[in-house]
Amino acid sequence: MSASAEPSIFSRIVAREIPATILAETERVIAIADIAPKAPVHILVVPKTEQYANVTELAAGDPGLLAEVVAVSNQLAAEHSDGDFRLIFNSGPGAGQTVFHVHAHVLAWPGG
Ligand code: DGP
Repeated sequence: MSASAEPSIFSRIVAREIPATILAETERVIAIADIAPKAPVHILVVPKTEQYANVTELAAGDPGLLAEVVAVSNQLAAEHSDGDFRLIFNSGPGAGQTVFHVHAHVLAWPGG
């Protein structure tokens, strides 16, 4: 868990405490439809642990888990679009990060 006492919104989704459209799940990663999509395909790929607040912490702490996030993102872009995708990690409030449990935004535009 992060420094905050409460589990993050994503940890609550992992625990099935709040609903989400789950698009993929592995032992260490969950992928859900973003609640406020910014593109025709907008998926969040989230490590189940909330130990890492942002991608820099994840890369330093568990590069294999970051690689899994990228691989799952690639797989989902192939399943939900034509395989091309934008992968975004907002890092810090000034960059628009609102949930401090690292997650990748997969954005894709089926048909271009
Ligand atoms: P960021 O701004 O990078 O921290 O992205 C957080 C994203 O999480 C934002 O695009 C909206 C999404 N989000 C927030 N709460 C929920 C929720 O309860 N369910 C789902 N599916 N997405 C959520």
